[in-house]
Amino acid sequence: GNTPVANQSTNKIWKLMEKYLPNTKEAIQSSVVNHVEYTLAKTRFDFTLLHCYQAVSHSVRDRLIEAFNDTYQYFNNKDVKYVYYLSLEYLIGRCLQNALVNLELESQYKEAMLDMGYNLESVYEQEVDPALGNGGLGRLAACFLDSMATLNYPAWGYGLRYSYGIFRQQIKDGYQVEVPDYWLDRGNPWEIERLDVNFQIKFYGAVTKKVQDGKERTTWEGSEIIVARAYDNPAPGYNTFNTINLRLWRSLPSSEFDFKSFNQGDYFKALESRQRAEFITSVLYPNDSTYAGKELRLKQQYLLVSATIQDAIRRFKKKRKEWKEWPKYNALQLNDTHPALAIVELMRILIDIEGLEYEDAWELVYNSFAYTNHTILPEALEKWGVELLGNLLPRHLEIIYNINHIFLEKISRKYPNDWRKLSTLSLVEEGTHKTIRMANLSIVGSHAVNGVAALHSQLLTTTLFKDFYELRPTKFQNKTNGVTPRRWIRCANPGLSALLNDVVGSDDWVIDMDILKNFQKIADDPAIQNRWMQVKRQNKEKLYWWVKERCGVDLNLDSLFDIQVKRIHEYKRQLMNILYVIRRYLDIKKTPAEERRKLFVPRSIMFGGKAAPGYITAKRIIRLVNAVSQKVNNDQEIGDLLKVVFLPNYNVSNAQVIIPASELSQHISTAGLEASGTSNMKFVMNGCLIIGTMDGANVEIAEEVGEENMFIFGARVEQVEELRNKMRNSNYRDYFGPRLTEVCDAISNDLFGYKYDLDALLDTIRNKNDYYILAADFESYCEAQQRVDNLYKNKSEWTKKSILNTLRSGKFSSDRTIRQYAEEIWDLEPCEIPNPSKSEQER
Ligand code: B1N
Repeated sequence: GNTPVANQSTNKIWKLMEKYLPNTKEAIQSSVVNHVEYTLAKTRFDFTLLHCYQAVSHSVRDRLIEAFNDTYQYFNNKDVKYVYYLSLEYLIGRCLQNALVNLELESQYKEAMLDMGYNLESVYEQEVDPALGNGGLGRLAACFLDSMATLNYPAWGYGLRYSYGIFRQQIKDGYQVEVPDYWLDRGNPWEIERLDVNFQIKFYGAVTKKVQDGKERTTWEGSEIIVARAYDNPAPGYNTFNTINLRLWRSLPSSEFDFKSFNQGDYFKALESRQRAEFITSVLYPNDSTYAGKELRLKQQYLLVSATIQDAIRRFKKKRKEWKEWPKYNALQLNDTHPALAIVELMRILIDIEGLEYEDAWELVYNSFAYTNHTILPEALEKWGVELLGNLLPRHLEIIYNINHIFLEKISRKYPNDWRKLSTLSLVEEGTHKTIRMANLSIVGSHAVNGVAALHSQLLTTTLFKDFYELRPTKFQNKTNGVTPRRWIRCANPGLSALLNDVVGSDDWVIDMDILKNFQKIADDPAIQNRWMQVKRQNKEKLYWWVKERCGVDLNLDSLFDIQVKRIHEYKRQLMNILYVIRRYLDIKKTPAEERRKLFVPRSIMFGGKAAPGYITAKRIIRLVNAVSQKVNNDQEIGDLLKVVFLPNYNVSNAQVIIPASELSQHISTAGLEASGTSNMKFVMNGCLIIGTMDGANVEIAEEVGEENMFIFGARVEQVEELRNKMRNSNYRDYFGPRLTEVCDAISNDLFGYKYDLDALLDTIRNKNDYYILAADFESYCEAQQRVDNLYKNKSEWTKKSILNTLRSGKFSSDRTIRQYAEEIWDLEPCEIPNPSKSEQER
């Protein structure tokens, strides 16, 4: 009954479905009102702003679905190659404004709603922020979807539909408190639940071998069977009708499982096991760049991988091609090693179920997979214990051993008796606790491996993956990250967007950021500079009210807005930032009152970001920021010369307010440790000046905008190891400069209270183990901060640099990044579907 049959009645249905929804004011209004009445079942007397948001979203969803269905139908007819982007995280943020902007319907909806008595912006505010990711890695996946749709690439995003996204952060008595984020609370108008797209997922069980027709056949019988169900999330492109799919899997119990269950007859036990199945996609792991090694996480990874591979195979089989054509029609991109089991799952299905020979299967896998590495931090590298992996996925462990065996044989032929090489290249790490190195598996199973910024990619080939690089240098590539200008300028900064439209004479920059370079002469134009400052001022006002409401702090609008927002991590050195704030506070206090305003530029220094719930040092950094904030903001002598604020619950929608309001933005990680960074790119696009180290993409930002338009400081990557060695075996009093010593003494002498927590925090840089070389970089950081003050006193010079930052930021559009992936890794051609609104309005 599931197969559609073309007959007279379906022809009739097709005819009825031919028309598209019109987008006149009246049509928009009637579609919204229809949803109020028929979808929400609301009356005129029982209707809130939330209902308005829901009805508007449903009417936009209808329009998205038209484009979405047409897109895949068209791709299918054209028999195109697909890219599958596999990621455990997508930080998509709010959808309504983004959908309206990309469908080019924002002004129509604004007018239609105003006419009905609603302000569209307050409607936007009703949406919860879907936060199915931790930080940069998840947000990158979301920016990539926007660019893949906009550039008309035939693509699919695949991920998990967690019931709980990243926790909501509250600050209580200066400490972080985590609140579960049940984001589906009020329903989700954007998703399409596919009751008919379900795949079985097996866990545990046993492997058996049988000889059949003289050939050994392996089968794996899982002992726990659950179901993955598809939830589709349309992602519209800009300036195109193409709309692609983010397919998220939800785990559900399988009815088959109940029959097999030995708990038959025990009703409540049977229900418990059903709930365990639902629990798998319940919660996103809240660690950014650290591996926790939990079985539930491995189950999540395998569920994503297995459902996705089954879906891709089903789609491929419909084409009725031969298996050897698989790589011609499919590219699979691994967003870090988290979905790396996909390599093994495809091997298993090809060998055990489809009956391919091992070598033939390997050829298809190798040529379709590619792997992106996002960090060299050792604590982030995934290594699954063989007991855990072998228990949950026994056949997969066996296949990993096979892959390793064949791989190591090749290595020992090439480098006889080189035991060091063999042990570093092996997929298996030997020792008391034997583990599988997921990065090694990903490299061996992929035809391309890339880092996410030039410096990071270079470090991969010279340090972490050096031996792999020497083995096959052509496999290694760089793809510098990017961000989508649709969300990060066009949606987040309407003032700047209008200004850029006027400068360029069109909105072409939204899809071609490089054209901004042609207008650099405006940087010196006083009229433009004035308008530029006005835009920044308005954005600062918006943030001013945001801070007043949430933090109860009154910021000085004339002060320099100095912002560091990102996950809290020692390598990102928020600690160095707050120690400098204390330095500044002490300096102001030492200066005679009448000279203070002359010497110090008023500053509002803001921090934001979540700490992983188990990361005690990160939590103490938040405590310190709040302690300093308390002290400084209430010091009558300081007044508005210095304000310190911790911005709670940093997420995508808050970032859209914070970033456009920032003037100075901090990206101050220890050189070599931030793989790329992506918020640095968003800040630059929004005309912020960066104070930063030569790390990650900062290096390329400096190349593009010019070092003279940034505040660069600190040790370069080549110097870090030597500095660490110097500190090792010496007392911190020898490597702390006088300025840092005074700051730490102030904390230890209880100037801010919380002595227990704060002393423990300082011990991370004292006691010969300042791994992130904060002390070594502190002096040069203070000097860079002095340069900031000096420049800010000259409004016109500052504004000129701000303008140049925006106009020279074109390289950091994710459109450039995605084009490179498509051309240099995926071998993928764009496929633009005809736009009905630009032709005859009919299919
Ligand atoms: O990926 C971003 C980069 O811009 C950042 O520099 C990098 O830190 C970030 C395990 C990660 N690397 N590794 C992770 C996240 C979650 C997890 O469970 C690792 N995130 C990054 C985009 O390339």
